[in-house]
Amino acid sequence: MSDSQGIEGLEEARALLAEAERVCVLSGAGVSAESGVPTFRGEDGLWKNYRAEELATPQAFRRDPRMVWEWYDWRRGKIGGCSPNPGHYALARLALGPKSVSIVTQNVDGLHEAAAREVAGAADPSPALPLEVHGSIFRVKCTACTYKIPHRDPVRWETEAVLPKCPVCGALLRPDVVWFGESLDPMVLTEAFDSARNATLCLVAGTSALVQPAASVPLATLENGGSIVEINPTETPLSGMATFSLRGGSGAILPQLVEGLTEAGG
Ligand code: BV8
Ligand code: ZN
Repeated sequence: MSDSQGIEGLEEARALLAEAERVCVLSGAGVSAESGVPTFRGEDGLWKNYRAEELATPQAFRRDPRMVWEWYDWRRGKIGGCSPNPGHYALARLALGPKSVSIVTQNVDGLHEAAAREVAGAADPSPALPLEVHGSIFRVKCTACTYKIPHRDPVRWETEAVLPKCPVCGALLRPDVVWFGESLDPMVLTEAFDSARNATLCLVAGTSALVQPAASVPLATLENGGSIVEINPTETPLSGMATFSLRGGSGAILPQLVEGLTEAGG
């Protein structure tokens, strides 16, 4: 059955979410697309004709650290001008509501966190703070020691001759993100799969589900008897395993999906 806007399965998916005790959300670049953040595989994901996978690697950084720094600054500049969209806010309201919800994101743009802090206001935002399995573009870390700091303002490349160095050991600083070919933080990975395993419903929004191991998080819910609801304008490798795969933008669908489930007694 489709709802007023013809989203096939939305009413049934709302019923499934309403009865779900514990929810795990897995989000990808598509959730931030309506905020103007370039997706990875969309045609807007290119930079100077490099595919993201070519630049987000330790090899690219070894080969040309300045180019990789410039790319991350280009992205920080773009993302810095973006704000959360109704999809981020809907997930924050759901996680700050009566249900036990954990948000696992592949996004490094910080928009889930921004939405959580905004929706929480003076209340504790932590139930809606995401698990950033691929790190954050707004943090840098040392390539040699454990030094790590927030990094919001882009480097002024025309003036900065040298690449940013670690104030502790002098080694090169790099974005605090997980690059292709690099393992995820084992603690973060365990927490992500634990919350998926314990969930009765995994809400998968805006991901092409091609990058491992993140794309396997929803399978932990399935393997434990739970179900998947997917939101994506196009089919993904997870669509066939989802109880409902809602075709449309997360900015439009998520607010409808969580409506009435975010207040106590919802
Ligand atoms: C690792 C941080 C140990 C950096 C990122 C098994 C099989 C095959 C390959 C592998 C494997 N295991 C490991 C690999 C290698 C690799 C991998 O998965 N490669 C893929 C490409 C095949 N994985 C790794 O390297 C991982 N490390 O496994 O270490 C190891 C190492 C080597 C070999 C074995 C084991 C590390 C992966 C993390 C890489 N870092 N980001 C940075 O951001 O700069 S990944 C990055 O790309 C993002 O974080 C995200 O995860 C991914 C992009 O995916 P999506 O978010 O889904 O975005 P995408 O653009 O693809 O899709 C957007 C979707 O949204 C689309 O479906 C679209 O239809 C939809 N959409 C669009 N608009 C909307 C929408 N949806 C809703 N609403 C809308 N409005
Ligand atoms: Zn250092």
